This record gives sequence, structure tokens and C-alpha cells, in this order.
Amino acid sequence: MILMKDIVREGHPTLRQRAEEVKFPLSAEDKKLAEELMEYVVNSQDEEMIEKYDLRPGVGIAAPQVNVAKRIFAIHFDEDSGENLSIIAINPKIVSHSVEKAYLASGEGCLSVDRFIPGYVPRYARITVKASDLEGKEYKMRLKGLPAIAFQHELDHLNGVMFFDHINPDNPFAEIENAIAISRDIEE
Ligand code: 4LI
Ligand code: NI
Repeated sequence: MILMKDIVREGHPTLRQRAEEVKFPLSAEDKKLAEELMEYVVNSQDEEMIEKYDLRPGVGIAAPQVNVAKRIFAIHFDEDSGENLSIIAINPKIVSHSVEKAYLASGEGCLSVDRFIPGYVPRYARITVKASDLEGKEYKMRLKGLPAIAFQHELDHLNGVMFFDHINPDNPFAEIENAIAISRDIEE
């Protein structure tokens, strides 16, 4: 089971590497890792598990965050967060995207970042993605809203990119051209 002590923090070199493609069939080790990433995000949204294991809530986590430089991440939105998405993405890619951008009005947080970093993080508003599941079966889906933001945030981790790299250093809250603000809270 993944705990906060297993999550590497900003400054760790693995967070700045390009993660390696994963080969199929998955090794037992890779399969366990993918399942544990999903388990973490599910548990991290469960009040009892948060308290018991001192978890920090998240909707996504990527393998490099547990110091494994492989192209795997998990995203989970609970049904009552208004979204309904639970995916393990292996070797994910964005195959097309909107011209329109989007950003979280409250900024982004990351399990590997222990400080509050204010600012808008410009993302694509809508993306079409491809990835493989645990069985190596490729799937394709369209995402918008928070799931699209989370997918781009996690894909960045596989490329050594942190969310704050995208924040305008001169004015973190500078208006982003052709962008929609996403202000709906995740849970609560
Ligand atoms: C409790 C139970 C306010 C501040 C609002 C909490 C269940 C920030 C938002 C959650 C912010 C759940 C989140 C992300 C932000 C802020 C991630 C709470 C978990 C909100 C997820 C990957 C960026 C994703 C919306 C600096 C760990 N998550 N909030 N950003 N939630 N959560 N990101 N932004 N401002 N990060 O952090 O999982 S994309 Cl679901
Ligand atoms: Ni992150």
C-alpha cells in the first residue's frame, strides 16, 4: 500500500526525468504498481482511510511520484464529485486537443509539492486521449473539465514537468487567452 512516506517531493530527480514506456504483457511488478496507484487515489478520497493512514487527498497520481520512472498513472473521481472516472493509464498520449484552454480558478495542488503555489495553470479544455489498460488493451476517450486537467497534470509527471512550470512567473494570475475558468470545487 502506498503511503505519503513513499511519495517523493519536489527536488527529487525522478520527478524531472522522462519516464520509460511500459512493455506488455505487464510484469507482475508493473501490474502491482498500477493497482497500488489506483488504490492510493481511491483511499485518499475516503475520510476513514485519510485519518487512519494520514493520506493527502488527490484525484491522480503518477508512477514517478513513487520513484518509479515508468509511464503509468491512475486517476479517480468519486461518483459524488460530479464526475465519474476511474482509469489506469499506461503509455498514455493526447491524440488531439481543443484550441480553447482551461484552468482551475483555485490553482493546482500536487502530492509531491508540500507548499501552496498560487497561480493559473493553463491546460487544454478538451482532449482526446489514448492509453492502455492493465491487459494491454488500448482505449480512447474524450475528456473535459477536471478529468481533462487531471490527465494533463499526470501526463506531465511522465515527462518530468511540474504544474508550476506552467505558471506565468511575472503574474501568476495573468488572464489566459481563450481559456475557461473551472471553479467548481472537487468534493465538499
Ligand atoms: C478531499 C476529498 C482549492 C484549492 C480547490 C479532497 C476528496 C486547490 C482546488 C479532495 C485546488 C477529494 C485538487 C488538484 C486542486 C489547490 C490532484 C480536493 C482532491 C481538491 C483533489 C491533479 C491538480 C489534482 C480545486 C493550490 C493532488 N487536486 N485540488 N488541484 N480533492 N483536489 N489537482 N486545486 N490550490 N492533486 O490545490 O490530485 S490536477 Cl477528491
Ligand atoms: Ni502532481
